[in-house]
Amino acid sequence: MSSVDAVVVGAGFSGLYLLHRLRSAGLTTRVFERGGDVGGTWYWNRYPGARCDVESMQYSYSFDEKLQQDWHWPEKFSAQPDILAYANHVADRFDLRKDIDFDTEVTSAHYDANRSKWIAKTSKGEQVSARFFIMATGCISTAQIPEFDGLHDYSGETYHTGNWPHEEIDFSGQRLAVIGTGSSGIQSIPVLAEEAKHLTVFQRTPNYSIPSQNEFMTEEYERSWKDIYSRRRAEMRLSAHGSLKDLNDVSAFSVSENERCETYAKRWAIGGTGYLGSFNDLLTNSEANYTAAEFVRHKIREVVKNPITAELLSPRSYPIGTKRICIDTGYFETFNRDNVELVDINASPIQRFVSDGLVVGERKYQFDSIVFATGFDAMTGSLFNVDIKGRDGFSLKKKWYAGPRTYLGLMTASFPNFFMITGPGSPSVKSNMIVSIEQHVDFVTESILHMQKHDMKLMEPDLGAENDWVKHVQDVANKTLFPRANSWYMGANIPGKPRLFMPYIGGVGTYRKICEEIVADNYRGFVFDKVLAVTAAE
Ligand code: NA7
Repeated sequence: MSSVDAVVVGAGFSGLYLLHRLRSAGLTTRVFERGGDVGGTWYWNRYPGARCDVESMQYSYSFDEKLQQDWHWPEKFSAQPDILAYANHVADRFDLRKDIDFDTEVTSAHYDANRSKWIAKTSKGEQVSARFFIMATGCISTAQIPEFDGLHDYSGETYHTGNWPHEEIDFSGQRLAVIGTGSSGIQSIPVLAEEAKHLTVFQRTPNYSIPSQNEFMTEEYERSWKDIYSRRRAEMRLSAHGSLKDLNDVSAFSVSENERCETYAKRWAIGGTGYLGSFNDLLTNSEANYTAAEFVRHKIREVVKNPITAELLSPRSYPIGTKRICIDTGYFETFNRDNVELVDINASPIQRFVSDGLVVGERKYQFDSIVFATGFDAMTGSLFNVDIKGRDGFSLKKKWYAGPRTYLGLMTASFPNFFMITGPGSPSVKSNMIVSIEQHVDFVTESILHMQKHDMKLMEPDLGAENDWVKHVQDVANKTLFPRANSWYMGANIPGKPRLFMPYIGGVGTYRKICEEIVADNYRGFVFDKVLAVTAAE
């Protein structure tokens, strides 16, 4: 069995930066990645139209001044190939590949209390022991295809947006279906509609989507960031969502109806998720929220010519922003095309798949290919894919049977030296991921250095501190409208998954300050080896 200081699972943006920092701190580190190359989310989600919904100048690493000055993003919102190229550049620039095993899954990681080490087993039969075990597997990386009746009878081609083939797929001349209208569906549908002979979109819940108003990067805009990049990055770290968005810090009802509509229209014209910053009470006051939602429905009616289709596309069953808001390029316009049909599977669900298509109600639909844009087992799915067992063989799945329990989304009691990057209970998916990733990687690296400095071997949260944090995460969420939606934030998209709000919604800046205060207060809420040794002996 080989031995290293740290085993890291995943070579996406978390794993890459973690490897860089741990190695720079002098720790021997091995990263295991199930994909054939670096990039994580951006390695797998290569479906047509895949694009980031955070602006390019903000969706990148800040840890290296030269890197952020050197890199050029061609568009305001980056397309998947550009982000993947960036991940590859970072891997090469910092010589990271030599410590990454590709096409290799970690299947289990068990804590061995006698040796105070984690033993990780891989899909290639290797065993590696390590003092630190770190899951850097991302929040939205376990693709899910619902268990439709007869799915295996279908003999045409199937694809999942989150596991898209690497070779070019030619849909021209095909009868194509897309099931699902979340971000992935909304981004891919306009592109697929141009390619396929006929596209049928199966929609269970309509989604709020704002045009990205994407454009080529101008030199002027790029300069406006690069000239003061470190200052901007510092502001981002203390912001609500980890990105600089212009929040209009007044209530929707502090202005007249006309002014309110003008604000929405202006934000719509600018594009992007900044629409939700139109007023400061859109996610806490349902009447305020209704006005923002109503404006989107009005826009849909304006764009979509067929009023029945427009109504079907209009979300009404949940407040705007409580499911992840989508950012599109020509989504609603696509439904004006002659080769596109929208099928409502809320009123009448998919009954079953058959060899050449699927059946909804009385009607059978025939397809050459079907694209599942049906989402992910988010936040916990990828953690549960590895059989993780802490002290006394206690499994993570068992501990979290009623929902994830973490301290700060970083660690969980009974699992010494096991860290999660952007785990449940941290801002994670409710933030600009790269900002949160950098913060967690820095926290983990500095905690390890702290342990080394004080000659300590083990670290884990105190159960009381963890319980308080779990409660705090729910209390904060319950002050908002978020729990009202059947969203993947709530685990509602996976049958049988516990329903609770998984990310921390208290704000990226607030969360960072909490973490800093905890560290300054001698890692309040964490226990180190002396206490753990006593507990183990009892
Ligand atoms: P999402 O946002 O989870 O969307 C999945 C879509 O698939 C959504 O429209 C679902 O409808 C639909 N779905 C899921 N299960 C079914 C079944 N059983 N029948 C019919 N329709 C179904 O995943 P995405 O990949 O689009 O986006 C995930 C995140 O990636 C996104 O938020 C960004 O952060 C990037 P539902 O709404 O559940 O009725």
